[in-house]
Amino acid sequence: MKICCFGDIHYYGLRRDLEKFTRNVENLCLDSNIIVIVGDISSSGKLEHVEEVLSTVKEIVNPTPLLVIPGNHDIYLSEHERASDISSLLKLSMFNELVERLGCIALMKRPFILRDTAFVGSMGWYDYSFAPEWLGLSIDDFRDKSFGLYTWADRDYVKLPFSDEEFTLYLLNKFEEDIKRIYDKVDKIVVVMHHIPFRKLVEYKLRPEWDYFSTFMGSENFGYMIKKYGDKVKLVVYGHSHNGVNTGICREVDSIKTCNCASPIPLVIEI
Ligand SMILES: [Mn+2]
Repeated sequence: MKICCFGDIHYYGLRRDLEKFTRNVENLCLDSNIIVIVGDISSSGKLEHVEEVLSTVKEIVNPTPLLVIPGNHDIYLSEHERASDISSLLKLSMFNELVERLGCIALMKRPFILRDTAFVGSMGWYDYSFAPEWLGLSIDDFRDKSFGLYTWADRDYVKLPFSDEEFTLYLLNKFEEDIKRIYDKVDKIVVVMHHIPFRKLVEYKLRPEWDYFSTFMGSENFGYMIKKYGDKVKLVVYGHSHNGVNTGICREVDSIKTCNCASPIPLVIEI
């Protein structure tokens, strides 16, 4: 099976970017069996940008199934949304509704089965399990989401009715339920995430201003969950990590194939 995977498009309305990106999809994805987008379709969470990208891709790849999960940027709130007390949880469900309305598959709503393989997806989140100990900071220092002059943008643009740890756990429970629903029906599972599930995939550079922000790359608890069902998990694709790291590469973690798809240039993976 050929899987065409990409993400982190961060589209902000520039047609020229969209045209360049869709040419790559046309050139690289058309003989794949399934297309997977690992989130951060938009830059600022504007659903009209998500719609523009998805409807364009859908038109190109149709009738190949197009699976979509959101990234942290896709649940960002505009100033207006923040003022009207809309939470990023509502934004998440609005995103998934839009994905379905456009004829794509919202993988966070339910898993998707193609032949003997199930695709299970979650945006994932962070619970500070990737915090680098060597910095000697407390969890509250990380919860602050700012270091020196730099701020992690989720701090300003994501509003949740609970903590990051609780949000991660909520998504993790949902993720396990989804795995259980398909586990006995298939031979293989492909996990689709935005955030990173294994610490081994996080790049630490022993520079405080870099490593501090590695904390927000994901959660090891998703990694534990994946390993729990590891006898069927043949592939994990993820996004989110693209600045200053190599994208479009695959590595094995505890004998599970993992691929970084955090680039608008598609990666074709065979399983
Ligand atoms: Mn991201």
